[in-house]
Amino acid sequence: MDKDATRKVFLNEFEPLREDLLDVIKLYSMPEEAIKWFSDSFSYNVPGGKLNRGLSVVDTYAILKGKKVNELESDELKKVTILGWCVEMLQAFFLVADDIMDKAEKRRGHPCWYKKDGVGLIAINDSFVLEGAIYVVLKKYFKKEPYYVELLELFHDITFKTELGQFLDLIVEAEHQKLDQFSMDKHDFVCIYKTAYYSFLLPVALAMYVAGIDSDEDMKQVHDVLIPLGLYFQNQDDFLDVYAPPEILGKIGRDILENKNSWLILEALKIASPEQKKILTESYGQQDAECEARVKKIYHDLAIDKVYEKYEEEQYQMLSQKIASIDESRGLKKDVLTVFLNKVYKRQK
Ligand code: DMA
Ligand code: MG
Ligand code: MG
Ligand code: MG
Repeated sequence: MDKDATRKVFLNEFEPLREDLLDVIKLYSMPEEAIKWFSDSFSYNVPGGKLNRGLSVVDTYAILKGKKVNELESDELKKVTILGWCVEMLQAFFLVADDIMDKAEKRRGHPCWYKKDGVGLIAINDSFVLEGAIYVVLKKYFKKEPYYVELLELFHDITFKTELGQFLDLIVEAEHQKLDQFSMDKHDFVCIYKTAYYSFLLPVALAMYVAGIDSDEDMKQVHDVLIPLGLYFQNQDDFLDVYAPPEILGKIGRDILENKNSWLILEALKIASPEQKKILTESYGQQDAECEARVKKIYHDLAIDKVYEKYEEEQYQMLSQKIASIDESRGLKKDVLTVFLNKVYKRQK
């Protein structure tokens, strides 16, 4: 099965899953308008992204089994597809809330959910409902599996880590913080916690539980590649926030306006002259387009895009080496990790 076919199989499972959830809500005798609201929120926020995280549960499982996706039994394909949608639901929960907290306008090329007419801050609760729905689905499809508790613990543990990452991200950007309080250590914590765990470790760990290749040693091996890979991915997100065209990225970068502890500002501060530092300090995080333009001009003068290119090459080399030394004797496959690395390397959106 090629990539498009896998995506099609994956997408085909979305409607039945939405119906499952609607059935549960109907059982509670929610009124019509509430059922419709849930259905609209679910359809607006869960599909429609790149689906990389969800699809990677399926792809990882197939690699672990040494099969092509179309060679998988229908019940195993269904299981990993549903887990993939659970990852997409978790992502939807985080993004709906993140866009409110970051005052974003657009997500995936469309207005953010909270920006839709009549939604506003109701979106906060909608995000909670998206999260709760994950556990309804897990219970329906996995309650009888020997690894059910592992799945629950994994989702809970990774959700908590992501929330801690978002938490520090928000505290660091808060107005009373000055640029001199930004640090690469805080930045790395934020990136690893808010992004790497749920985007990289979660899909792979889920596939490993279903495949039964889940020894502590193998979990550690994937952790030790996927966490640095996730850090590199988030640094790339910071880079694309400023350097990618919004029509390709599907969102409009706001990191400078929002005083984000971004990889770019940290690298700029390392090499800026005292005059440039003064301008950066005065202009960063000012919620003002001219200030934002001044910061971008300094990034340009410092050729931060070249610093990023060098960083990207180093990450690629470092991660390729780590992957080369993976021990496959217990059933883990290097390919699981290589596929991830190649998806991230030099991505445009
Ligand atoms: C988002 O970080 C992290 C989570 C957990 C949603 P971000 O605000 O940099 O993401 P984006 O640039 O997509 O808004
Ligand atoms: Mg955001
Ligand atoms: Mg954010
Ligand atoms: Mg970002």
